[in-house]
Amino acid sequence: MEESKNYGADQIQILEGLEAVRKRPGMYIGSTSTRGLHHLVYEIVDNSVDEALAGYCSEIQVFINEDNSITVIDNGRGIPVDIQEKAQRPAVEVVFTILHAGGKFGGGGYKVSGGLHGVGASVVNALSKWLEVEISIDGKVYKQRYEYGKVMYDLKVVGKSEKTGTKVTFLPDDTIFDDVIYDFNTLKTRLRETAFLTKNLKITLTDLREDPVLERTFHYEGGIKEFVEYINRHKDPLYNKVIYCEGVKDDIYVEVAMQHNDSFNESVYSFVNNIITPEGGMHLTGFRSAITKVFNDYAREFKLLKEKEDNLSGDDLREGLTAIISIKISEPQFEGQTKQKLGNAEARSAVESIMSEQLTYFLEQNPQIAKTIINKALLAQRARIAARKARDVARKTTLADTMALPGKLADCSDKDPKNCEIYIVEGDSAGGSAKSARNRATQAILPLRGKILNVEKARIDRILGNEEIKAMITAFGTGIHDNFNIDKLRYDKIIIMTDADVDGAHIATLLLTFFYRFMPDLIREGHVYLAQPPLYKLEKNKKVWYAYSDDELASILEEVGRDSSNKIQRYKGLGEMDASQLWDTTMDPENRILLKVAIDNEDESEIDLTFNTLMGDKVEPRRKFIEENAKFVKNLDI
Ligand code: TSJ
Repeated sequence: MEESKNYGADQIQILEGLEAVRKRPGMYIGSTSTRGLHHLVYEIVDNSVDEALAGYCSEIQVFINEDNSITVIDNGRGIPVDIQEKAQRPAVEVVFTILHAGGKFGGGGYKVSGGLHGVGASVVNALSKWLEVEISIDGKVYKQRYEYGKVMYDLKVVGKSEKTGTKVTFLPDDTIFDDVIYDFNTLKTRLRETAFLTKNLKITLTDLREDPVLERTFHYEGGIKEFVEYINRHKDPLYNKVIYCEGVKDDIYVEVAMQHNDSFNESVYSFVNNIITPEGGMHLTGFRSAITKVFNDYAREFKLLKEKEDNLSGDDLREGLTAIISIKISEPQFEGQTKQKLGNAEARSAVESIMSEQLTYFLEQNPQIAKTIINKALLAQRARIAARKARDVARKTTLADTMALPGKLADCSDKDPKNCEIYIVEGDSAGGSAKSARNRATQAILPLRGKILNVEKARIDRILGNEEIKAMITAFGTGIHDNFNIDKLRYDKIIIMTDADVDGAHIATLLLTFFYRFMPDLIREGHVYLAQPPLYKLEKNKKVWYAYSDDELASILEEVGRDSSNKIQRYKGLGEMDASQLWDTTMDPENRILLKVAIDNEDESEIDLTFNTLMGDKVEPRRKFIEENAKFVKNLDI
């Protein structure tokens, strides 16, 4: 056997430990999908981030190598190589071979790794075909290699070095992961986020699979202040400064950065030890209390709110607010069903007191900004009252069940929702073709006219007043937000059918945004689809083929031969197809291709961030969003 000889009972247990990881990888890293594969990189990088938080590391380099192995290099102190007493092995070997050994030595400071998701380097090792670690420390370079988690040779000296640091390279095991192919953009987004959350830390990501090599650097002196500017970069801020609070209380390090923009959505993200907390918790509660209290106190003191007027609500004050709350705490407690909600009560008082003091001071120093924010909140308060009235009226009519279906809806005759689907069609002419093409029993058609309202850019009263949106809400039957009831859904499938071009993709995006913000369960429960009209029609010797992509056209041409008897038509829009073509290619359940829109549950907070960063009113980010939208959509052949 290739393993070292002198392994005692402890060591056998260790190997069994890592065997357990290989048997049930999902228990340790969530899944063996792309997501789990990328998780391995974060596990390793988080150890270097801890070294940065401890004050000893300023740079982390991440490489995607040509074979999809990953290299992470930092300039920290280097993982200790001295003999760890309990295991009687070098500390570095313990780190890579004993489950949950990460961060057990050293001590002091806050840790990113080994926290909520952190399972440590040994799990990465167990799930890799091979892993090599090189440590520069005390003038020497030490090295050890593992295969499938097992030590290949004792830690050895392989060279000299004047610097200190750690380098780890690993190749994930392709018998465990579905696909061992790293996505540059996925790593980029996460590493950028890590850099924002760790002021002054420089992170580079290099993709060596590309020619020329692709490299990005993330280095933010302003930390979360720059994160807020980044999220607001395609929006219009209401004032130039980013409000920033920072302090330590009860050993909890608190940082908050915030800035309002002229939109109506709240984009508040909270983090604990650099990990996003989508369900919030005590730190978020403290943030909200501070905002509500400080602004109302200020508004009363400076008579921006009259005596007889109601207090501004937290919702009003957070309209259009972009904020990052980041705390570092040595023993975070997570609660709730998914164990994602911060439970430490001392985190609430730490955030609340640090913010109250510094925000009060900021408003006194910047009265113009204070006034701008309070005026926006006053407008929000008025709109909210108006919207509530409108909704009460709408609710009453639903209750009475007299809510008329929209006039332009061509409903289906079958009344069992299980059998029914509704096509949301862009434009009247395509709507007309769809109406004549459809199966009247089970397929309803709702044509949409003109531009679809971008719900990211409109206040609630205007959204609920929009004709197209009203038509969809009444046709679906479910209601929205808190009144949403999936049992009332009138169609099993909601199918968005737009032209196969950029404008069509844009309209689809606006519709998805509306669904996501107002009836997210519709997407979560898999009721939303995108129709896929063909891009080309090929005719030859009276036979017809449809191609849904350039690749498909090429392969059809390959098959039938490229010659002058080919008649190729490129469809510019749904309107160019007659009813029977539309039926054959896009609507016939026997032949059509539908893409099911899905949200990866665990990814939801990232998707939310994506919406917020990319749905501005400028063209470029929107185009980018559409390109990246593919991620949002899963292929589903029916
Ligand atoms: F976890 C890991 F092994 F995978 C890994 C750890 C991977 C990478 C790329 C870097 C690291 C790492 C660990 N970088 N820096 C450190 N630092 C320590 O482990 C360390 C050094 C000194 C002391 C000390 O108290 O003197 C304590 C620690 C935790």
